[in-house]
Amino acid sequence: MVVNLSLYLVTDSTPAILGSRDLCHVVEEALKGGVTIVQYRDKTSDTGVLIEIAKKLHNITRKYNVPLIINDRVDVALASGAEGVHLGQDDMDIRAAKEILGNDKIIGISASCVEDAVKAVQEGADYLGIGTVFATPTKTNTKSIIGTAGVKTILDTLSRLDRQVATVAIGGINTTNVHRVIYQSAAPAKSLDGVAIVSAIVAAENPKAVAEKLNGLIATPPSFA
Ligand code: TZP
Ligand code: MG
Repeated sequence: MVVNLSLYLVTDSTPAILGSRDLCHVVEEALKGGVTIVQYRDKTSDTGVLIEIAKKLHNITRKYNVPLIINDRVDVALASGAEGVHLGQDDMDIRAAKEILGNDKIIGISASCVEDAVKAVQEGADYLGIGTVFATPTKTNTKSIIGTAGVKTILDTLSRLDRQVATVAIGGINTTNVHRVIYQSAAPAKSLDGVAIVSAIVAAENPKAVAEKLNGLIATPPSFA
């Protein structure tokens, strides 16, 4: 499946980020603003609720022809008919996930170092979420803040592998720094395919406007490039 990862929305249902707003409404606004892929990330709801919300989100993302990815939970991806799953280093391994979901589903893997990234590519990941780029209140238990230099080192290594993989950067990315992330992370033979964003969109007063602004910035080279 060819997937456009350029503006990757990752959701958060916590009061600190979503507030009292409705997640489905926020996601639909972001889709109107042009996000190209959506990940449902919810670390607290129980399985029944996860499946219910995933199905609701899937009905929305389908209208926009945008893939829905489920964080952590292969079972929820299967039950909701989502297009894929995003797994961390401590989640189910890629081969097992593929056995359950089938080969046509998207499998994304988090990588914060060269070793994790190379292993995920060798095991057949469809894309990598590389980070944490900048410190972020959204995920405080992160092992490593790698900066744009860390992302660049990983992209540089990936560019020399036989099998190529799509990549997004994640962690603290917003309208102010998105250009820096894209252009400072680029290695000579490999650039990011996109950026993954939680709070800059989900916590925004106007998620549609922020998504539109991010899309415009991603599409336009900055003056320093
Ligand atoms: N993985 C690494 S950082 C992060 C995840 C899920 C959270 C990013 O959130 P934000 O609000 O875009 O900084
Ligand atoms: Mg995980």
